[in-house]
Amino acid sequence: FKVSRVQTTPFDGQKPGTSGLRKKVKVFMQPNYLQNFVQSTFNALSADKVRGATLVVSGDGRYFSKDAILIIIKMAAASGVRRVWVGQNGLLSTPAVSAVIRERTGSDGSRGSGAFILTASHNPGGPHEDFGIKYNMENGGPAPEAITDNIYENTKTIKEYLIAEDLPDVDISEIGITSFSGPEGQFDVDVFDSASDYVKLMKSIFDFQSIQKLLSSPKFTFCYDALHGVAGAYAKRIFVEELGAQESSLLNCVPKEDFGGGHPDPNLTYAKELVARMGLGKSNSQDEPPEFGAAADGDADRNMILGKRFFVTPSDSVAIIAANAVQAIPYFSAGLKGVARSMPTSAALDVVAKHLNLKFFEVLCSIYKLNEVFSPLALEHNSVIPPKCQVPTGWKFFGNLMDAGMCSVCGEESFGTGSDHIREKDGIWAVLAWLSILAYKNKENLNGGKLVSVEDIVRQHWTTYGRHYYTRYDYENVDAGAAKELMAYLVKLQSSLSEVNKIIKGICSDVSNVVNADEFEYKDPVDGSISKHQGIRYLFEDGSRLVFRLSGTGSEGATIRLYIEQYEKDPSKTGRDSQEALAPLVEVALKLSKMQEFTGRSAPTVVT
Ligand code: VG1
Ligand code: CO
Repeated sequence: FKVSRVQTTPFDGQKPGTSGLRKKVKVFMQPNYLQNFVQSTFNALSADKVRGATLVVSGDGRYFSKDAILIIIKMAAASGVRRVWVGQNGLLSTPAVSAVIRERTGSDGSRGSGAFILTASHNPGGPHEDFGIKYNMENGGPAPEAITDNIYENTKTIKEYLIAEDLPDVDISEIGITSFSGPEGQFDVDVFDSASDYVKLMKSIFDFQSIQKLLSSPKFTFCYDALHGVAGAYAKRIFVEELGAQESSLLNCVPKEDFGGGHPDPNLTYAKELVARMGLGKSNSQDEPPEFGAAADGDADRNMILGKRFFVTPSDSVAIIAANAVQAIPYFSAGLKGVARSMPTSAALDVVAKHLNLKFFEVLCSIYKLNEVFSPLALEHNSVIPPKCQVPTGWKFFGNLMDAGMCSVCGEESFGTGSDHIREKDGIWAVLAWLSILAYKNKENLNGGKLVSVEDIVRQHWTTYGRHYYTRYDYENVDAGAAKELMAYLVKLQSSLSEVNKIIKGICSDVSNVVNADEFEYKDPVDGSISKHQGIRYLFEDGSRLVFRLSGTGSEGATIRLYIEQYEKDPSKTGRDSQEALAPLVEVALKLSKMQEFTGRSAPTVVT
């Protein structure tokens, strides 16, 4: 093949967000739009990550993925990449990409050095919906801000890109290696099975035999909904073929380009079919719900965990996994190195870390304590709980902690849970973690005795550690200007806490005082980089908390996220309905922020 240099001009707005560049498909399909971003990425990487390198290119299979993969292959060839690895049919879940970079060795001994992941995650797909692309590094994790900033700068000045226009299209539905010869020598496209590396990794982490016993017990019933995302490609292999679950326990497990027209976001609003099956929906089916249900998002890095007629909040889920990991999951049998959560995630994980006296937790916390930016945290939760190991929203911040051996288990309130087995959150891993905990708790019960249910495990956890009542309100696609004004208003309000408390007392006398308010900033304890403006926080004396931030994953308008949390230690009060328990704080949050005034919305689009 030959290398062509194509003249181009910059596009506005190619700034990667929380997790890559996400736009409407029609934006991505404009001539040169994708090409500009890919070339800007190559130009932002060190030469050895491009010339002679092995690049993974795949995604969640959404509309436009196949075209995009063929374009990126041609551009990689032209820039001197040695080989491109593609999951069969262009499918690899986000966690599987991370696993492939870290674990796979090609037949010629090659190792992956980075990846383009083609996904807009939980956003809908199809010709009128969203597409996305992000670059992951050699450690298997998302590119850090230093790189994404550099990519963005390049997109603003780009003048040309390189492409091997005459390179024949490779059939990515066929497993095998196709070789070409170019000006710099050989170039290979290696199409491989999307699941096998990931399945192998999961088998090395969990005790598949004990999970299989649980799944084959007539007492235990199971259901998994991939929402037509890429998780389906793994669910059948793992849950049915490896673990013996029945095929009928899989819902929507055939990946589709448009996710069946749905919103592939695993929460109580969008995973309707699963929610109904689990006895939680409004139109409950007549059948007895399964004991356990779970769902994934489009690219299978998110998870929702449900018990029979019972919802597990993601913040509780990661805490419960951390509390039980050492006993229930062989990978962690030597202990946890540390845990971390994103800032808006509830402090349930912190309480577990304190109880377990995690080895690195205190180390990490003392780093935080040294840092002025974090001193207000000592006030959080009345200093009952030590300062938290919290990072800004988005998985890229966990990777450094993991690479430094400081973190084993981490999670986000946005249905993301994972561990240091890879550098992305991992939806199927979370399900296997829960199945492992259930198998462990029911070791003695499968042949006789009452099954310990998901709900039993969660309620027991609350009794031991207290409960963090938690909810998130999303206002999607509001006017971007109005959203900015609301945020600016909240920052301004923070300058006088006495004023804030006066307003709050006028709204509701039941809530405690705000003792601190700030904008969250993060100094990475490993590389010292600083991330500013990561969310506006109002911290209350009793440990309650309100957090406001703007989403960085939307493709249109602005999305305001409001996170509301309240800690209850008294075991006799941990069983309340969460929306009811949080009602006073919700009212305070909405009125304090003048939500309706600024956005014109009387209700959120999604409540989780
Ligand atoms: C959201 C979530 C964040 C998550 C990110 C990517 O970001 O809040 O926790 O890491 O999505 O998830 P934002 O900026 O919209 O709040 V995924 O599954 O879309 O890669
Ligand atoms: Co996702």
